[in-house]
Amino acid sequence: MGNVNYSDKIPNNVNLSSDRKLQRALESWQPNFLDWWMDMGPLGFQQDQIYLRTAISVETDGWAHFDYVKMPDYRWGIFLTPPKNSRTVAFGDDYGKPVWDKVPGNVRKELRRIIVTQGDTEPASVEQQKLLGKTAPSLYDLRNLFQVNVEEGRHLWAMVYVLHSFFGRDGREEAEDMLVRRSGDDDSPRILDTFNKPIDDWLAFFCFTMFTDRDGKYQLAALAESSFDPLARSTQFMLTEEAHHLFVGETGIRRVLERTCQLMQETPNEDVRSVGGIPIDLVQRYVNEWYSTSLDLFGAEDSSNAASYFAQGLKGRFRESSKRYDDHVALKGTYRLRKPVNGKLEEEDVPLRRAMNMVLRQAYIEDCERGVLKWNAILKKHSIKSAIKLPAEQFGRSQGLYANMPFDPSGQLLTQEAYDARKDEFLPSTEDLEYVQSLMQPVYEPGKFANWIAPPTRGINGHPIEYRYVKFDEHVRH
Ligand code: BYC
Ligand code: FE
Ligand code: FE
Repeated sequence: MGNVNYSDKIPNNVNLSSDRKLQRALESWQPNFLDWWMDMGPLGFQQDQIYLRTAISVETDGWAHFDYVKMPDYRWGIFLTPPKNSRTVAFGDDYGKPVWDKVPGNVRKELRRIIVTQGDTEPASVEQQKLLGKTAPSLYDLRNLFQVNVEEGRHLWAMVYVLHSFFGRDGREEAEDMLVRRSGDDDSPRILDTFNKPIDDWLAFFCFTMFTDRDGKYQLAALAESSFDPLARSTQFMLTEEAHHLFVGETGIRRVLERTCQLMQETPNEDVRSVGGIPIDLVQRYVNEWYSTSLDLFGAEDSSNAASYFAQGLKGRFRESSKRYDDHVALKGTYRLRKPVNGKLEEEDVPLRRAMNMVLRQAYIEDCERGVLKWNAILKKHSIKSAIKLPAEQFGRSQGLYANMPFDPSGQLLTQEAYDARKDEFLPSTEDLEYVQSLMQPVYEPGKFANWIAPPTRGINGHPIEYRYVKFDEHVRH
């Protein structure tokens, strides 16, 4: 049951060959996906051998197989976590009833929208990261980038399978559109704002995988609770791949800080810029930017959409079916929000269901804080007084209650003039971006690392750090 069938054109554990119509639909989408990958995937590395992991089973442990593959030969496919016997609706109005194997007509539109929104982010992130291989700080990091990229490609497959399988013609049209929209395009952008922002350097990449992929973890976990069982099982398996993306981000920033500390100690006046390091305050500004845009991805604080998704059993809370919550109907409680009224924040209680975006976001914030604590432990170890801090929820927002208001990172509302005057203290300035860009010189020699980042503590899959994680095709110059 747990093994993936690799003899089919599309690797899968859903017995695809027994459903000829679905198989044909997916096989006709596949070449378009590959065209998209060659066009919008990592630029310049499609002929090289990358040491990648591929899913060979869907059991929680032992699903990963490591080997050298060229990215276009990666076995993208359809892998669902095996069904649980007699699973029941875990929350909302239909709590306790059997889960659904098909899409109920009354929630079809909402479900399709959630699946399309989720699916759209996956190719978007690959597009955003397209050029990063050109400036990788090591072969180890280059390989991690490509691992993340191929898995985001597979996450798109996961959502396209659900659309093709359960939504008929309009599902197939939505699947086509996933390959048409482009990150940052004026006419046909990706759906959510964060996925239209450029990721031009590795500091931004590490912040993105730390904060934005982590939104992915929480959104996927919320969908893994869904009463629509094929969606729940698809997203559950996506979560097993997601852990590595978060690891890349969290340890990436940790290694940057580690290196910065070393350079500070070696340099008079702790002037790390003069020796090509990334100053802590600059890291803080990147954190401010990527954390706040990732908070936007949880949607509005007070959301009638979120209330109906919960009521209808479409999208639950983090670990809804564990012991975390006693009340899975959530018709009783309230949630306290701080709404801006005439320049002040006034507390207001909203019905709990309307605040489900916040409940999910709260779990996310705690997870981010745990990661930041680990970063700060590095600074402390080097006796450095400053620390990285997550900005207040009001800062830098484009969605929700605080959208486009001039809050500073501590949560103080400034005048627009004061904010504009101090913006370069809060967010990466043009000069910051140019400086970081100037550090982005590729290092492709096994075991060597760019000056601005420390090596990791260990390599991939038990291999040493100096392992040749990418073998370049001799005909291609990098
Ligand atoms: N940008 O009632 P609200 C990942 C819109 S990341 C633009 O709160 P809702 C990954 C909203 O559409 C996880 N527009 O909305 C990470 C609505 O529009 P309408 C992705 C936004 O629906 C890294 C209006 O504002 N997964 O997997 O409750 C690499 C009112 O808002 C935004 C999902 O997002 C925004 N940020 O909440 C690769 C899960 N936020 O109806 C992958 C599926 C809100 O007024 N999506 N709006 O026109 C959802 O569950 C929900 O759509 C959202 C938004 C939580 C995103
Ligand atoms: Fe993903
Ligand atoms: Fe991811």
